[in-house]
Amino acid sequence: MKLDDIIISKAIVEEFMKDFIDYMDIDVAIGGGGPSGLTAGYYLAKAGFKVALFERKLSIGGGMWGGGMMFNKIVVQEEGKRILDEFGIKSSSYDENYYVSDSVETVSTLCSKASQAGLKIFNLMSIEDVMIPGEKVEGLVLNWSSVEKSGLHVDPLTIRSKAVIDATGHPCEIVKVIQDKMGAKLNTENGKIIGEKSMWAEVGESSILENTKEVYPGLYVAGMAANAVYGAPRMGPIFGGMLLSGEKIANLLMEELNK
Ligand code: 48H
Repeated sequence: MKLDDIIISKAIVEEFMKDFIDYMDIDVAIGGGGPSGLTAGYYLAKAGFKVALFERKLSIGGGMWGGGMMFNKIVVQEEGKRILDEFGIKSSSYDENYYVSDSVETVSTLCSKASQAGLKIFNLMSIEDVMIPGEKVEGLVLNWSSVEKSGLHVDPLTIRSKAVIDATGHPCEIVKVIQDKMGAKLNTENGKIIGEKSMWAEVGESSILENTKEVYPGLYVAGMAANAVYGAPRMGPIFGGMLLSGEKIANLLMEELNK
């Protein structure tokens, strides 16, 4: 068969545009493709919600690829093992309460299973703003990461969603936007981003589920962003909390959206 370069190009552009247009009005928009965002997306998509994840980088997986200090292993405690099992990710028992998985297998499986469950992933897109037509976050403002990185002055495009999850990790970028631009009063002790505290795995992991919630009408936080917003410690390369936080925000949104 003779291959036609133009048909190949048309196939890519047309099929991408169909997807992008289809996902301009959705149930849940997730910002950030780390472990918490991918887990949230998996459970929401599996439950039948229309959900898309927007990731700035070329690769999906956030801070999980490199394990701890580039040793590509991750540790998950007993509570998080259930989620590794749900995804079919292999883990070996290290000690009574600790399981170890290969970080590359974990990230690639989260990504693959979430996509297959129906999560639509758009990579190379940066969330630069949110849509707040009134008192509630109602969508995301997106631009190509290459536009952001090159500093070109190009206006963004917008997608609408019933809920937004900030799963952007340590910098909690979406919450930061509404604090800085809108002077929004957040659902935190002082109404502001409290800020991540130094390493303390025990407290970081035990507080993450409590911190996984709605932080402003229509805007929810999960993963490391939740601890950063609510002033809890970082926890290093233990990832159970990220997976459980993704699951919790998905369950919470299922309840909200089914009301
Ligand atoms: C599009 C964006 C934007 C934006 C950021 O950092 P992540 O892996 O996030 P989590 O919370 O799922 O997992 C945190 C974990 O990886 C970690 O860092 C831990 C456990 N640290 C503990 C410690 O002590 O250090 O992923 C966030 C993703 C990244 O891929 C970013 O590129 C992406 O979000 N992102 N995408 N638009 N504005 N901001």
